[in-house]
Amino acid sequence: MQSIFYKNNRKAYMDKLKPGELAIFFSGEAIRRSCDEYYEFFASRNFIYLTGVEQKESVLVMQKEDSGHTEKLFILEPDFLKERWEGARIKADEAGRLSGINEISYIKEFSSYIKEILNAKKATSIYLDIDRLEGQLLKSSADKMEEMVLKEYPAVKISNSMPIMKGLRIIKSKCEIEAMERAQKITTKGILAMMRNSRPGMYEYQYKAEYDYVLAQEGVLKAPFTIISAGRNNFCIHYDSFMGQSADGDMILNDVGVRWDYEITDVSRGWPCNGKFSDRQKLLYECAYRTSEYMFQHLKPGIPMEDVDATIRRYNYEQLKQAGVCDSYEDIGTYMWHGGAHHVGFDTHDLVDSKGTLLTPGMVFCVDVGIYHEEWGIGFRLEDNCLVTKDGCRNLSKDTPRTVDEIEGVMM
Ligand SMILES: [Mn+2]
Repeated sequence: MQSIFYKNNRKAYMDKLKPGELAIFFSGEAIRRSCDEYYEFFASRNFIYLTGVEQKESVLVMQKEDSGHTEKLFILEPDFLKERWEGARIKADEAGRLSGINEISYIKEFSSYIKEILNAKKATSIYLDIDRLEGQLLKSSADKMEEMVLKEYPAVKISNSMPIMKGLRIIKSKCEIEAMERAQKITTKGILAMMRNSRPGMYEYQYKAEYDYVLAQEGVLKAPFTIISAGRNNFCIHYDSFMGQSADGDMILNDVGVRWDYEITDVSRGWPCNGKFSDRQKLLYECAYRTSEYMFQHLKPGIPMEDVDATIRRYNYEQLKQAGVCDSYEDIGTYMWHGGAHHVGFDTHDLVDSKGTLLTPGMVFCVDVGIYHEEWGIGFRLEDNCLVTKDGCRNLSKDTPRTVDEIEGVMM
């Protein structure tokens, strides 16, 4: 993304604040795994959305003024010896170029900078990026900042940035859609490689190797997540072992993505490992396909997001009923195990809480129809990424084979 994207995001965020209010966003810290090893650093997506700088221990501080706002980015200072081991840190000029922020300082100055503002009573309200999961043990940088302010500056009001950030991130800019389209092309290539090389006896890790090879050739070194399973392993929704082996007649399930310029795709396909759908596989697959097709014809601005999931469930039930699989809507949970729609963007499950939102042009979410028939040993999902347009919607992943004929065609 160009720096103008991040600049516009900061402006849109600050437009929601009142003069004098301060906003602080932390990139986060690397988490220690064991001994002197650390988990790979993954910056806060809100921080990235506002800066484009993927660097640990960095902080964005913005303050609203009567007109406009100030912005200052604190980054890790250069450290010759550490960089020799860990790789280059983003330097001040590069951070400025990436983010479009003019004022860049080093992180060691951050604490005194904030205290100076608070001591001088120049800010009576602070917005922090607080995103706590219930039962979470690790404290984030925002949690620690909140504790400090509550203790040392009890008169200062603390608010959470998350509602504002969700409101911004839910609508994708043109450059975000372009990045997603690029990511979709690579996703399709990766899934095609798995389909074309599929054969009975193939291990899940071999499917994964096909997928990862295509991504690496395209400069995508790590998929955001990868689920590939065969046969009965398809009955674990977030399966991640890759050690299973396909047997003749098994379905392969994939639920994979690509991250390009921070934008994620989330696409699932199911196919018979031997390249030919059995009657039962075809029967169930076509229920999911008709449901998905119905959704892409029907989705348009103004529809409540909650209805998307409910409609997928209801319509898919009707298909399964006609197929003689399920007699009563009460029993649909036997075959449909998960929700059918979630937003995608900088995160795979971009905005978990989308209650009360109406479909609006620029939104991107999954249309995910999963059918799990344990008795028949058939489980798969058909998941596509839907972009809401001015008068309808567009299936961003339509080029990944979807119909029985298309899938059998590429596997011949
Ligand atoms: Mn998915």
